[in-house]
Amino acid sequence: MAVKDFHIGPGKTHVLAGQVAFRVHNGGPSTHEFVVARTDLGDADLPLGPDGLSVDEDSPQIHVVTEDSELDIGESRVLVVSLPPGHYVFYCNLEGHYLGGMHASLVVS
Ligand SMILES: [Cu+2]
Repeated sequence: MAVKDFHIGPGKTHVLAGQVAFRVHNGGPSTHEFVVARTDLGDADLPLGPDGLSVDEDSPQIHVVTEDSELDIGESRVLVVSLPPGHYVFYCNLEGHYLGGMHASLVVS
C-alpha cells in the first residue's frame, strides 16, 4: 500500500477475511493519513462533510474501521486489522486529498 500526492495504491483489491495487514508507506511529498472504512459506496462516491473538502465520517453510510493519522513523508507503518467480509474503502481525509484522488476500494470475502 502506498500513499502519496495524490494517490493510494492498493497492493491488492481483494483479500480473504480475517487479519489483514496494511503496510502503508507515505511516498510524500506531504503528510498523509490512512483511513479504512466499511461502506457499500464506491470509493469515489463517499459523502462530503460541510466543508466540501473531506469525507463526512459521521455519515451513517460510512463505518470507519481504523485510521492512522499523520504519516510523515517517507514513513512506513504496518496496520493490522481484523476485517469481516464486506466492501471497504480507504482514503486520506486531509483537506482536499480525497477529492484529489486519494481513495481506493477493497473487497473482503
Ligand atoms: Cu493525503
